[in-house]
Amino acid sequence: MASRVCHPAEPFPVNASAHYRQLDPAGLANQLAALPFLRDRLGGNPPDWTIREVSDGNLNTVWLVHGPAGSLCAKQSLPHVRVDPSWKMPLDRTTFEAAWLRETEAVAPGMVPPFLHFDPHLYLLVTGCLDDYVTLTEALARGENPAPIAREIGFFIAQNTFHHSFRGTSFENMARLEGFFSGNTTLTRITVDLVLTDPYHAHPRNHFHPALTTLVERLHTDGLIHGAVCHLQERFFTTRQALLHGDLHSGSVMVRNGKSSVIDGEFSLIGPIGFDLGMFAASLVLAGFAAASEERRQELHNSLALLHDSFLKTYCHEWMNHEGAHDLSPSFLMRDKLEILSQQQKRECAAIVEDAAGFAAMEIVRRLTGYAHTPHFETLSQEASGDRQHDALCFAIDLLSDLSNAAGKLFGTGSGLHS
Ligand code: SR1
Ligand code: MG
Repeated sequence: MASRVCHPAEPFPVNASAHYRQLDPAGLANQLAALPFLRDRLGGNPPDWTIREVSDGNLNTVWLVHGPAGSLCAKQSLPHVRVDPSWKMPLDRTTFEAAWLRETEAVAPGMVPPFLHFDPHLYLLVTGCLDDYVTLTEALARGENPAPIAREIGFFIAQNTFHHSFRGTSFENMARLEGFFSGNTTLTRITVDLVLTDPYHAHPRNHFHPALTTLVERLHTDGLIHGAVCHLQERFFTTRQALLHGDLHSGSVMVRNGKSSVIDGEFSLIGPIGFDLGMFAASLVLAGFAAASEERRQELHNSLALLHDSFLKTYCHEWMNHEGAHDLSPSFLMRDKLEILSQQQKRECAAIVEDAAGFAAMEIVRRLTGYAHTPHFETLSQEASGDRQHDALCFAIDLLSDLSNAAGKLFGTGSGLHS
């Protein structure tokens, strides 16, 4: 279907707020009706359309729109955090999400909702509607098998990062990506504060279950943990490895019948590949510790090995077989040097997986003791929730206390979560 949008090579303007106004359903219908390809997609006229607000994340307003012929999803930035209107915020996050979506659908087709339209003045992003999908958070709570999703997300992370890294694309393309996405400072600041900093000292945004008090004191004072945190902060800021999703938790993955679609790329940035892998791994760990039975916990924790294996298999496969333009290790230099190549792959994959384990630990710590807690424990009694969160936090602290063995404990090659 035709779309009036900029090509990914022409970044969307990021400072275009003069014409911004917050839409209500009627205002949204007017906007959609004025765009023939969206009007045709929905069919009929605005009075025939149902518009349902489904805002669920912390930041934006989201509507699902259904018409006689089809559906779509519309998302608009608010000038503040949706769940805390006193926390003011620039509007440009949907600009970065729109650009991330364009980039990602080119390398992982079918694994993100189709991009349909972006209005840079209203900060309004329109995509295909994921009818009958639910968030992975909800699917896991319902007892859905995590194995196919873990494999798919491992594949997705590998495709998306490899083809947006120096191994998978030209240095000019990487410069373009870096130039554009390094402008996403507002949401990167949220990650820097909420994930990488605040949980390691007393901060007014932090809150936690009373059962975690002693462990939180340790997070605020333990030198070994603080050393690991500083190392991971350095990895986050200085490893300009690939374009990342940046917020790949279970609420950013929609699922239906074992198939997944990744949404909410508004936190996209250039950074270490292990950040996306670790953020997603943390959701599986947290869901496992919150599980209703030992068997279910094991099923969730065993899916971490599937995530890991699928990521590495896809990443190394792309590395060996990719024929598109790239300047790092062109094939004429590596031909007949399989041993060197294999050593390079081992080193790089080990570093990615080690980063992932560290970032997973930091994400677990944040979701339990900082701001924007995980919903996975919400169905448990207060006492059971405290016990399980305590176990999960002990696990994360153990990872942070010994980063060199953390990947084995997380992904199942060392004694840790796995039976
Ligand atoms: C104020 S935003 C809080 C959190 O919500 C998002 O989903 C990110 O995880 C962010 O850290
Ligand atoms: Mg989100």
